[in-house]
Amino acid sequence: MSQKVVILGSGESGVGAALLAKAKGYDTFVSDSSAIADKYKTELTEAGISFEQEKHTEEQILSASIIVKSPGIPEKAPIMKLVRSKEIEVVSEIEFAYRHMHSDAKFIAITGSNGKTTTTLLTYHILKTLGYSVGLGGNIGTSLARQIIHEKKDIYVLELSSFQLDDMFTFKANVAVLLNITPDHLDRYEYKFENYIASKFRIFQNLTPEDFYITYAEDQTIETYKKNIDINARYMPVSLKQLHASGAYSDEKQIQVYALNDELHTFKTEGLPLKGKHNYINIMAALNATIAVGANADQAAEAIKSFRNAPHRLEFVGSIYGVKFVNDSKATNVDSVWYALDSMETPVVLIAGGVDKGNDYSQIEALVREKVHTVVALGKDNSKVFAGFANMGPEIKEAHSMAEAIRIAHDSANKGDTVLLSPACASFDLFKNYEDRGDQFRNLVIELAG
Ligand code: UMA
Ligand code: ADP
Repeated sequence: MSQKVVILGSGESGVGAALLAKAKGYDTFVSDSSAIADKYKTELTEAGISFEQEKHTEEQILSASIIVKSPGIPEKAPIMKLVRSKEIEVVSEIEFAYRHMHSDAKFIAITGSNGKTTTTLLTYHILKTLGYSVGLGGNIGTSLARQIIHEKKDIYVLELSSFQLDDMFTFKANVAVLLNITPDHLDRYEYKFENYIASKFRIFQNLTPEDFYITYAEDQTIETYKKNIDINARYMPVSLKQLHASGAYSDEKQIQVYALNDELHTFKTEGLPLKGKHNYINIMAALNATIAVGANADQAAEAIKSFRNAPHRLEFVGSIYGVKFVNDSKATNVDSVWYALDSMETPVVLIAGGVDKGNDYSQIEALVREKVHTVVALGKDNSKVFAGFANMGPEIKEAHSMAEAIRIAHDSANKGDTVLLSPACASFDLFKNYEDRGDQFRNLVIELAG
């Protein structure tokens, strides 16, 4: 009899895992505690996969040999508590896909609290432009499991969230990238920062001396934690301070990077499509990663010029009467707002707020004092923004819709200023998600700009 695989959660990763499990001949069952989206129901039905929705039937789930857990399901969900009380193997969709992957596939795995998507897309773009056979997956777009049913690529560039890393065990990257670690998602980690750090460090598990690992050398959390573990791979650090052996360095005017033969290559940053310190870190990490899988450093640097980042990340959306509007809706924590403010070259009206994750705004105080004259708090409950920015200098105003926030921000701005939407918070109080928040901002600005 074939092994039974139960998939918990029927979103993109769950359905991808189910289709792969079925294709590999497992007895496959999908269970979701909510209603399953019509498009996914159709796919499951067409593939002949049994499923249930709006419930988790214990007998069905506990009879599994392997459970594939969707990343959005927290350990504190009742069904997970029950599963953990039994000896059933639980894996993430990425781990499940990895176990069914052709053996010569290479993986560039990218994680961090911020910059994952940008660095993943950029790495993918470089390799694709250079003609490599390359796939893109993980915490972005189409699930990896779904992709590998019919397709075989030489290299996969994976954006990995801590939720995915938590249930990964045998997965081994060839190139592992850890960009930074700042407090985020702590509600999933018993509010213990060290648990979240440990989750991020799983990116380095199973590395061997033929592999590579890349970190931002000035990230103090990574540096401190790294001392306690042995990472058995070649190090390619990324730095804004100094050129380290086999790494990359940028003073923001130019980038220097070592090729694998230790030859040093230097490029001007002028004309690159990404700006700001954070993006130089992302660019260097992507350069190192592509060099690690054999790309030519000069060609890789050239390929960056044709990259266009995903929206909602410091995206310039338009000007109204000489005031620039920048959509950084993806900035859902304080660290990303630090980099956004750091990259601003004009006085700023900052639109911030939403669902607070326990934010400590003191980290951005110096930049707020230097650059921000008005904060527009945009959320259902704005008390945390008022408290967080009190005594920092800027005037604090309040809005309860995007239209109101834009009107107040524009009225408060002087010609030449920038209105920056960089909320430091999740969006679920007033918006469907960060994309909805950013889309509303962009569309309203375009409408007003006429
Ligand atoms: N559910 C249960 N039982 C429960 C709780 C939830 O069945 O007790 C169900 C829900 O009803 C839902 C499903 O489980 O249908 C949860 O699915 P999911 O949230 O894991 O969603 P997916 O569509 O599978 O998307 C996931 C990632 N989502 C999360 O990690 C929350 C997507 O990342 C990823 O692109 C996708 O897999 C691709 O494989 C998104 C994300 O927001 C972009 N990630 C977070 C982030 O970037 O901050 C980590
Ligand atoms: P992630 O996928 O990790 O959320 P994104 O590339 O989508 O990362 O960027 C999310 C937010 O963080 C954006 O506001 C972006 O400007 C900012 N950001 C991007 N790269 C970095 C970085 N290396 N360090 C800090 N913030 C960053």
